[in-house]
Amino acid sequence: MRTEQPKMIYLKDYKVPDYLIDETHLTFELFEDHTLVHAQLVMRRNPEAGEGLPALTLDGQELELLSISLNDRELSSADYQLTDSHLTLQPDSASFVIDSSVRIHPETNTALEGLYKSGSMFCTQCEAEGFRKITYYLDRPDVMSKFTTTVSAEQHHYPVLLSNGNPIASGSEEGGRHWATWEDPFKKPAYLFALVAGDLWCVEDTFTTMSQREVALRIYVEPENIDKCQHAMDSLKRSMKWDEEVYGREYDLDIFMIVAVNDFNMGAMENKGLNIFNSSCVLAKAETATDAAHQRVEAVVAHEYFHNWSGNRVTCRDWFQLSLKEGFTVFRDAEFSADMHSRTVKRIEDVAYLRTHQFAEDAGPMAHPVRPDAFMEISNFYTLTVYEKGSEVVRMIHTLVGAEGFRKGSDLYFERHDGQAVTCDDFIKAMEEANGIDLTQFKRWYSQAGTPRVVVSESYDAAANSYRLKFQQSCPPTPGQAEKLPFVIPVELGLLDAQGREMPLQLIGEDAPVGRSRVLQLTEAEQTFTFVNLPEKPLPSLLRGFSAPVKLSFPYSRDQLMFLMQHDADGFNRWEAGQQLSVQVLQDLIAQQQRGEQMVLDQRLVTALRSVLENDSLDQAMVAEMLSLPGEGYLIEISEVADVDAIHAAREFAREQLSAELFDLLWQRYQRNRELSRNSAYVAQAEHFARRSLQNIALSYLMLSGKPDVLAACLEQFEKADNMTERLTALAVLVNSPFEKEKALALESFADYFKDNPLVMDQWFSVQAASALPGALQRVEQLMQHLAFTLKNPNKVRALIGAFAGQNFVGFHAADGSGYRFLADQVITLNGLNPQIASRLLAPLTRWRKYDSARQTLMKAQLQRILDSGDLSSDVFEVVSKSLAG
Ligand code: B3K
Ligand code: ZN
Repeated sequence: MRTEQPKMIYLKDYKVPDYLIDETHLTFELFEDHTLVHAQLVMRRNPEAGEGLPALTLDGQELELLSISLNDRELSSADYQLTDSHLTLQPDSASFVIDSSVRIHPETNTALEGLYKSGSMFCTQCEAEGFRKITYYLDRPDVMSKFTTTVSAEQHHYPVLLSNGNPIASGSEEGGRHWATWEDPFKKPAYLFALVAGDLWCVEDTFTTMSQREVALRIYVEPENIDKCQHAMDSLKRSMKWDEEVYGREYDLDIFMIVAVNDFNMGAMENKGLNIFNSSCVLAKAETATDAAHQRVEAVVAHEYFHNWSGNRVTCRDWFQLSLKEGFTVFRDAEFSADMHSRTVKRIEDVAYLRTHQFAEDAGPMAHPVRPDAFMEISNFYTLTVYEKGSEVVRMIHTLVGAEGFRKGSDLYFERHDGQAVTCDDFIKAMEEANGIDLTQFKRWYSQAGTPRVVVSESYDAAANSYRLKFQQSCPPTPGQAEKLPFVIPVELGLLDAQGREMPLQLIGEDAPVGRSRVLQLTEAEQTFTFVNLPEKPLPSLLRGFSAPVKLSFPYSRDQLMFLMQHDADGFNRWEAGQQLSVQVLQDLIAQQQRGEQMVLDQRLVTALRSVLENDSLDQAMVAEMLSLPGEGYLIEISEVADVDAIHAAREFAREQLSAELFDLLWQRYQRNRELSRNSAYVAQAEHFARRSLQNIALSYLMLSGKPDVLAACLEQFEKADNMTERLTALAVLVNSPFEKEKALALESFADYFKDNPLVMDQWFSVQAASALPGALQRVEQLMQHLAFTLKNPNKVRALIGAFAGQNFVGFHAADGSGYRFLADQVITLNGLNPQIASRLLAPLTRWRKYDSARQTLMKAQLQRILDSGDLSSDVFEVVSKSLAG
């Protein structure tokens, strides 16, 4: 806990470090009730930092200092100043060696930052500022050092001892202990340090790099999980190959290791040569992991692997530059997934996620630019804005310069900055120089927060055969940024004729048409583009592939949207037209519900989805995406004042109507696909994902009919499916159904069968927490008493409390404020256990401005209660105080 009010840290205050650490030699002695850390730091004055020998201030938190010496001279307490976050001493020469010994307590570390225990194994998480909880150090990413690490532990319980780099020596000690030394030849910042000790088994493989070097690949897990590693291993090999082919990046050590741990604050961590993963992002096999989980494992394995270049070889100068590595690496992993499976489906999923969650963040009290300029607690800035919007920004550069130009830029960036800690500006500069372009205005995407709006209007001149599109861009104010300057917005578009064919695109002043789909660049607040040689009035297909992270509006009629759904050559925009049609129809229903009228569904939505279902030539995953109505979270995000009850009622009403009207088509598709599932083995590939996703969405519609045949089919799928995708969907559908007896039995048998598999139990908790049926809070409170639940495990917290507050809108926003009070209670408890998780869990309360005034009052009261609850971590303090400000 902090002892003083946390301070704001500003990008503008950045200074190069006064001292550098050339070598770092660490020794860890692990014991059950404490750990000793000896650090030898070979240091020198930074020649870039000026004259003289200023005092040296090392970071250190929660360390018990046992001894410290400077150039072999043991220092006494009069020789240094010690606070609860720093140790300051005076060097007497430009080069010197510091030796320190500290005692730490991984066995009681529930924050899961620094060195801690997950079950019976020791592991680390150092990004962003966790290394200072291990030893006194210059814990900042622009201090890069060569590390050697020796780990010693009792041999029987900790047969496996790992750290970064290559193993160079090992041996036994008396008293049943042993040790191993690892050396990492690459300089790295301390946030990439890792250590693991435990009783682990591993799956091994090899990869031959493009220059024919053989790399040993190992995935370490607890023995009971050894059968769930193959998918991650295959994903790793595909990632290594893809990065060679698409970016020319080769792996650089002789060994690459992944370790799966159960207790982990995020998805995974890219420590050099020793990635540490949340087990949810490694373990996958058909019987226990869904298709979504398989795809997540593949994406996260790829993401962490890709960091070896975009993050490790070239790292961040300071934490304001976080998106330099994260935005770029998310873009890289998204392209990898698009190449492995369906590009259009991947884009639809990512955009739906961005628009629901990142747009909400951009409109809330924590809104910040992709490169923030101030923070209190850096852990709060591992956000959707830094990651997902950051990736969109990189994608726009890719769109502007093309694939080849982008590769030239990335080659220059990696070559120029290998071994350095750099900034977003350096990345942009490489892209500019490699392509001979000027991205000065484009860089506003890094400095201005908020989601730009683009309003488009049209006019057709039949006499002149010309068509004008007017674009007006604006960006709402965000905390600390009242006024915004225009962005560079790439808008990819096509123009369709009455038959749905793409027309040749010729702008006024051009000699000839340039293709049938092209990218316009908006740079002004208002801009007009005139297309010529168009013998009929076209229908525009705008922002194809979601070419910029903006809210674009064009006054489409519902008939025009139906036309685009059928004819647009851009698959993403076919889906988008369906979403816009659904939104219009749902907004009608919401208004009817609010006026207390009988709801009436616009039949055009039924017609549109019927033709999608009737079209056997469409990719089944696309059919499933088209059938998925916009989620409640998205409908809340686009509301002025969100009425969660009306939104839920309207969406459920639409689903019931669609279920009734499309029953036969859904039932045929369901039965056909279930039959295929029954007769074939599980495969984690796009075509199979597609088949199961259509089957499962069909089932969720069909169950709304309440027909006995459907219930029987659902129970058959639940009991007989050979994979978790089908079984879990059947369970979720039952949980949301009125069939109380079947529901209770299914929940019980599922929990009984999977009680020893924590990741499956997470799914079991989530399905119940997310169910909007009455009594949600009571169910969640009861489930917190379940043997498999613990507040100490982040996955459990996310699965139960996070799913309730983040997905169960009617439950969480109960008018009596009980959901808010419950969440505040959990945040207050977690603040003392795990500040990072507490702070993340808070997000739904921070969105209070979206709701009616009664709910606003209740939500703010709970934020205030958290603020008043006493000893707040900087993580929780920053989010709560910013949410209540202004
Ligand atoms: N770089 C880590 C995130 C660390 C978060 C620390 N609070 C995982 C990733 O983005 O790959
Ligand atoms: Zn990352």
